[in-house]
Amino acid sequence: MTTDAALEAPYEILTPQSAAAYVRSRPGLASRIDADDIGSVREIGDGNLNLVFVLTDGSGRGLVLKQALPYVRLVGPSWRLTPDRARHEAEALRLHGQLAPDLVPQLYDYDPDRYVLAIEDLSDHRVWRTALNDGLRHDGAAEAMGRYVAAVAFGTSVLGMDAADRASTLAAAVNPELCLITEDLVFTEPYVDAGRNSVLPANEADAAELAADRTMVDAMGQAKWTFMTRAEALLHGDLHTGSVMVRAVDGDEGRVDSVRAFDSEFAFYGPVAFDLGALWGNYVIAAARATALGDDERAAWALGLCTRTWDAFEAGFREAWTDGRVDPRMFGDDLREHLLATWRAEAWLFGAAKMTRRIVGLAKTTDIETLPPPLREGAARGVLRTARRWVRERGVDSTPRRAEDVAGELLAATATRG
Ligand code: SR1
Ligand code: MG
Repeated sequence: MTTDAALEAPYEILTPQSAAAYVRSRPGLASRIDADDIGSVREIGDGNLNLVFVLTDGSGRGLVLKQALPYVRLVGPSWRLTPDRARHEAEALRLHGQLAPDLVPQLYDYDPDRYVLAIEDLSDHRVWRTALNDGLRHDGAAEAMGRYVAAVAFGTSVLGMDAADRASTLAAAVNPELCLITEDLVFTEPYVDAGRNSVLPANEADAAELAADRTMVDAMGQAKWTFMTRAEALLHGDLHTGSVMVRAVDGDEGRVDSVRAFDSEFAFYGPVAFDLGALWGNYVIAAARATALGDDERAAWALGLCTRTWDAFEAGFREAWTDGRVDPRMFGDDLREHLLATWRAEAWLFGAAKMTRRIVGLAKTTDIETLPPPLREGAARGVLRTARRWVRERGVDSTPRRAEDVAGELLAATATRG
């Protein structure tokens, strides 16, 4: 992997052997880790795009180095991709870190020549998706993500930021290559196959029905338009459960004492509900896994995360509104209610988009993919049917509770238990 990477990049690619020397070359990292006493370097990148190393020194201090490759790691050097995405991640981490310091990893350093971020080591945390797959709960994580989205939605928008600062932040955050991935993989390709889709043979009819569903395709057109045009706030941009780290309260895997959103390289100015929908869509996927495994109580719990995230988001947004609007002259409380109602209904739409792409398109999720095929068939079908119902019902009763009920009914009705 690293050998290929070195051949294909016009800048020096990190290796486990060169990581300590790299740290030594960055004065800003001297206080973070002892580069002369590195005990271990592990490459842990399991995402679709980057190299990630965890370094530990003799006194147990850790540091993460994340380097953007000039291509999509999941596919290989044939799919070129700007490494400048690392800058987008660095800038989002800085700004989000000011707004929600406990909810993102700390950024220690950014190297624009080699596209390397040096980040707080979160080795005492786990990726939320894998914890969910293992049947753990980490209660409190969904609420934390609601607070994170609220802080960012308010604090990077015209509501919470000086207009000139917001304009320059927005200009620097234009992220066309990463947005194009989302435009293609999330909004278009599940309906217009570009050769990257795949499903089990048993789900081929489900995928064909989805692509032929005019209501769904039209709704996804609306969602794509909103994604591409509505620059409300500096979003995370890829806020699925694999972009969240959780740490349990000592001795209690059921509760969480730290939650961090990471991997914000897809950050751009977009519609707030896109981040909310990403979370909701992935909660449905977690619930589909639980249903497939016959754990209906856990499925109900996973679906309930939609309400928990929404309620924390709404409370956080209302609080920020009261405390810190920069210009209350024209942004009155009617606007607040309008925004909340709009975002709540749009979370259904974006949630539908996000869950569908993970079933049909490139870059699937371990929640579903690690199920044995006889169980996966029903789980995949249930997620696709939920998405199609969510786009139809989003304007009726847009409470998250209703979204959960719709999903719960369909997941149960489509489950195949082998
Ligand atoms: C080609 S990149 C595929 C996916 O990986 C990232 O996590 C994003 O979700 C992107 O859509
Ligand atoms: Mg990612």
